[in-house]
Amino acid sequence: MLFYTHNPSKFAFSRETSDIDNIDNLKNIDSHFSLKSLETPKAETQKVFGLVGVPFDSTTTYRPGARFGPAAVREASYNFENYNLTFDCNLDVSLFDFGDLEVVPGNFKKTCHKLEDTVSELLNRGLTPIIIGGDHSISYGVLKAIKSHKTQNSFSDVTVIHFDAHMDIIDCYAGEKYSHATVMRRIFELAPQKIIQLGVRSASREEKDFVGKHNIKTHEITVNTHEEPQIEYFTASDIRQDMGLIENILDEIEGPIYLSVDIDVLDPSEAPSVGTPAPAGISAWHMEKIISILARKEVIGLDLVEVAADRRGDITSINAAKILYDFLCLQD
Ligand SMILES: [Mn+2]
Repeated sequence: MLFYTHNPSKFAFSRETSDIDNIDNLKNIDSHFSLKSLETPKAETQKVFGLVGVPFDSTTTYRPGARFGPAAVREASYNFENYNLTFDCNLDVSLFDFGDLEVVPGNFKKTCHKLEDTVSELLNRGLTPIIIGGDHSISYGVLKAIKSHKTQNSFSDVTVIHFDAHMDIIDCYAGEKYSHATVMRRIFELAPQKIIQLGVRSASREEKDFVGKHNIKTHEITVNTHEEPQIEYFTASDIRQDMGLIENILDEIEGPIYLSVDIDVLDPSEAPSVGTPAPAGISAWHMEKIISILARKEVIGLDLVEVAADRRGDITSINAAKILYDFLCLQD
């Protein structure tokens, strides 16, 4: 690239992908993986991130346009300084933006297979995946690849943190098993240790009952939690009323964490261009606080979905890009 130019088709802080074989960090991670397996503590190596966009929105149920999410978030990423004043740090992590997955519009299964292969390739190279959707259905493909990469036992240590206005945990939506409305049920079936839902404010009675049955802290629990994942949820109202409690709970999480961020977790005043807007959400300030805790933990992957922005300067894309920006700045 020439001096004084930038390439908005890549995330702002991406390195040239042709440099990927020339960085020491990646070699260190590779050797750690081969010598000590996945038990190597995170702190011993600095992570290297591989970013891929998934412009797929064929399971959207209300407002289409999440196929434009990867382009919109990348373009918005050029609004940020290399120095992050909020956290007093620079963004100097190794990030490689590989562009977009070649999706098959209208066909979730084919798209999901391609995504699994791509994420597996990132993982095999020692890269931590950052996937920009796309509608929320794609998160299943990312986690399926992560589960295949880890052994069954090590996947059962994973905590999935799910930011969303919606529970997305119904078994079938309009007869479909694979949808942005059922994605957490499919992820539940992959059997991570736990799913924590943050910012929810919309669910069917069936979804609420299902979640209640798997919540170890309620009296409704009826299942053997050693076999099925636990689920805990905090509404947007819970977060706004007692942020300190949420911070403590997140701070206590141990082991590997996967983050799935549906941007509609934010209030529609801060993220209007989403597939399924829901009033009375959390704010970018809450998100900033939460990310500052989670970014320093053992995050094994992240997806950011449901940005359906159709014009430049849309606040939804800027708030979405800020989540990635803050997260990456805090990887020191
Ligand atoms: Mn949602």
